[in-house]
Amino acid sequence: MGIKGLTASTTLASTSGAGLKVLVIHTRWNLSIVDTLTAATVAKLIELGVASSDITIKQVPGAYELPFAAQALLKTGAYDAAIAIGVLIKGDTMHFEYIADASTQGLMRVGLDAKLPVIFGILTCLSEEQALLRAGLGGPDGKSGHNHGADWGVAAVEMALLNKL
Ligand code: DLZ
Repeated sequence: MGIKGLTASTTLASTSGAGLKVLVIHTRWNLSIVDTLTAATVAKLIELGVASSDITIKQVPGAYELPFAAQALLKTGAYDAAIAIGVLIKGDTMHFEYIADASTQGLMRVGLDAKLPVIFGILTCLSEEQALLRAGLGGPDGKSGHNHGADWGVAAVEMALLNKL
């Protein structure tokens, strides 16, 4: 329970995403969780008025590839925003730290260079349990937690509209 107005919100009052073209790129790593996050993202975009025909979904191998894919696809000029979705789960080596850092920095750079919003939809989790909870798949019932994908859909519409002011 958070303080109203200070917590992450999946509602965006009196805002329409109609006419916006949104690129969604997701990884194949941790695909069952990523699919659930992507589905919530797309559902929220549609709820906010983005036409399903204006949503393009592409996939890449892993989170490390997300920045390059975002750069390659955004430079076509076909999109108003991109959402990069992946799940990084810490293992026994330093892979997690390097990929998390590279993909975070890379996505920020791609967005600033392209002057387009690139939404950070990568969960960086210390366990699979953490990731499941953040996709609304946690707990004994497999339905607990909060699916962050919806938040990423809101963020994309909000930032794409801001970019058009
Ligand atoms: C190699 C790797 C590892 C260990 N873990 C993940 C992960 O948890 N989530 C993810 O999206 N990708 C992972 N990868 C793959 C890298 O992101 C990348 O695809 C490969 O290193 C090839 O560049």
